[in-house]
Amino acid sequence: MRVMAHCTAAVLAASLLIATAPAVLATPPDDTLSVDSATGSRDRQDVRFATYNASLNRTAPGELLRDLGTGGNIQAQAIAEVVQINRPDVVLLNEFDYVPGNRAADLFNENYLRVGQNGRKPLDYPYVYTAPSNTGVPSGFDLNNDGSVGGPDDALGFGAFEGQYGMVIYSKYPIETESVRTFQHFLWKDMPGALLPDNPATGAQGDWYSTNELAVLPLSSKSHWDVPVSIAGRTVHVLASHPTPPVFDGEEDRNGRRNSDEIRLWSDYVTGGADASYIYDDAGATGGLKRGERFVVMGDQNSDPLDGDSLPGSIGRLLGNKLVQDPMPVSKGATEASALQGGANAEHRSDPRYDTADFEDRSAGNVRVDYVLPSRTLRVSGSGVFWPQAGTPGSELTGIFPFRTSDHRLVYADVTLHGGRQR
Ligand SMILES: [Ca+2]
Ligand SMILES: [Ca+2]
Ligand SMILES: [Ca+2]
Repeated sequence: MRVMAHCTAAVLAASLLIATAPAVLATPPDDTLSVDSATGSRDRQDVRFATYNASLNRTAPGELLRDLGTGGNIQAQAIAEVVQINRPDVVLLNEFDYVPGNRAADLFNENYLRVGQNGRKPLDYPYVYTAPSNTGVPSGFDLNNDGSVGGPDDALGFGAFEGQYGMVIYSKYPIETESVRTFQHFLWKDMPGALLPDNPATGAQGDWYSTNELAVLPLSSKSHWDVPVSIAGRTVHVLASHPTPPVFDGEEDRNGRRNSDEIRLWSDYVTGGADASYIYDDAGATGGLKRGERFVVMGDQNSDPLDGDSLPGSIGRLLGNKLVQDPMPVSKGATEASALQGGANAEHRSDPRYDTADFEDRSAGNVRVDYVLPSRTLRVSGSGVFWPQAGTPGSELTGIFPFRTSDHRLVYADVTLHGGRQR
């Protein structure tokens, strides 16, 4: 079902996913660390991984820096409060404008996460990772075939300026910075069987993009990051991304096809071996994860298993990968919102309790698009979506449109790591 064909940039901007910051330094209740009193060895560690599209994107360069330069931005306060309530140990924020030198990421940490919001306990994330995004980077080509070159829709990833809708990871645990791999520049055409779109007005197949355009067009609309985090002597690969919304295009479905292949990249990457041999990172190294490595796929994937506008089977490919487990986090607030809002929600096939985003109900409706997917090699002890029922504590932070925080909800999974403390 592809309801939305052409939309304005403003609508697109409003619907892009966001991610904001979480943090944890003070030991939260869920941060169980049992220590053998005789040996001091740590034999078990509970870790909360979260993803949150925070809608902390702005309309022009410099605006986010200005908003985060003091502690007074109402939306940033509300986003920080949501993170402080849920207290993830590692959190990915989507839709957080990238500013070189980690400047926006550090300001959100200092002026919001480390400041108790509305009586909440502050968080302190000593480790932060962010990197450039393809959004807003001029391609020099007419990628949307509207007859002119330039603007958000002709950029390497949709964006009004470079770095808009970027992302950031905050971590309580050390990030193995020297081992981070990024896939910002991997070209879409270099994925075997890439779903390259077709220009329906011509007889040739798969020709929406010219050869010259395909020579510069990356697969990733933002970036794909493999960020290894060291937890009690073990490495967990945080696989972060934010595939394009599958809408805001035409019959050729260029965004739906790109969305699907952006999701596929991680499925191939975690499978590794021959399936990942085509993948190269921005430093030129090839291949995916080694069998048995621990990972958590996180981010707004812009794809519901059954509803919405993504290509059928797009998120299903990742959820069905035998190396991936889906904790299927739920909330009561999502079920309530679906019934109250009606519209497209009434036609949905997915159970609304899995929804993570509250979209316009005349088009997509509320859907599940934000995921935290641990590897089978990790033990999952819990999961959830922060979407309180109306009138219950925290519901003022989610609520109904226009949202104080974001049109997305924070999603988390708790993982237990056993043994392996290196002495
Ligand atoms: Ca154009
Ligand atoms: Ca054609
Ligand atoms: Ca809605």
